[in-house]
Amino acid sequence: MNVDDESVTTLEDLRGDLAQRYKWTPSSGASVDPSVVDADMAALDRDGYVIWENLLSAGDCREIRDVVRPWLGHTGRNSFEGKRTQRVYSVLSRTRLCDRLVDHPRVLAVLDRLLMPNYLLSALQAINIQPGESAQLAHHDDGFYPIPRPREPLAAATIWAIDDFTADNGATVLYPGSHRWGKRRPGPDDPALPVVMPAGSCVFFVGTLWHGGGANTTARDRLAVTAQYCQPWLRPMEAFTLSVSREIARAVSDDIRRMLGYSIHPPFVGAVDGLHPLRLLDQP
Ligand SMILES: O=C(O)CCC(=O)C(=O)O
Repeated sequence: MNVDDESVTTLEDLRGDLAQRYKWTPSSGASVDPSVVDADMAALDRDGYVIWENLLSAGDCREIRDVVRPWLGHTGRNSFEGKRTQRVYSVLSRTRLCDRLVDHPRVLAVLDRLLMPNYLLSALQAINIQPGESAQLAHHDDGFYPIPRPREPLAAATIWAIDDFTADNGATVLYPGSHRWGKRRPGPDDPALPVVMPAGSCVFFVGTLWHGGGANTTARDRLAVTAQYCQPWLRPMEAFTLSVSREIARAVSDDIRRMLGYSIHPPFVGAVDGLHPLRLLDQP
């Protein structure tokens, strides 16, 4: 850097992209027609969620089911994880098959508007709700960040139906409009909506929306994959920079790499030894 460089003279300058070698690049969400994103944003503003049907084919769902099934082992350690629910964590370190869910342009287009640039992936899990599971405690996904409501969402989630979601097999239950609530929690009189959608569909909702996994009163499993995202200045739920190898970080898309933490929230959040984390991947 030129020592006479006067480019940072105000606090506003510190909010810009100061990286030299690794400049910020637009996400693949930029490929989505802005009028489509406008409609999604209007639904999110009004209801707190939006459902996109049939983004994946039956073949895609079958492949995901086949790759996930051998990893489905023990059930949850408490009733929140679900005593009859199997979860697979750190999916990114196990397979590339779910990458296209994580960086789906429709998802990124909305995240690009909801969150600040360089937002992070917070979790990627497969969730298999087995027969006999009861309804999960209602919660909102950014509730563990201790910042009082009402407020703008600090995070957002997708839940992808890998099996059909029906009203009785554990489909996620949402409380429409609850993203605007202040301190209150859902009560018995609040309308709850099971997200009934065919396999291959995705529900996207903001981190302030109250929801939970539904009860499964059928004889069949309900498999989903959920990806969660958070503001770039928050600590993600899963420590991906520890669990995902550099080899995998090199193999994923630019969007996923950035969301794993190979990015900077200006001016310095996420730096490694004072440098952009992407420099780590230049090393053999
Ligand atoms: O599996 C679902 O439908 C929702 C699960 C959920 O919200 C959670 O575990 O935080």
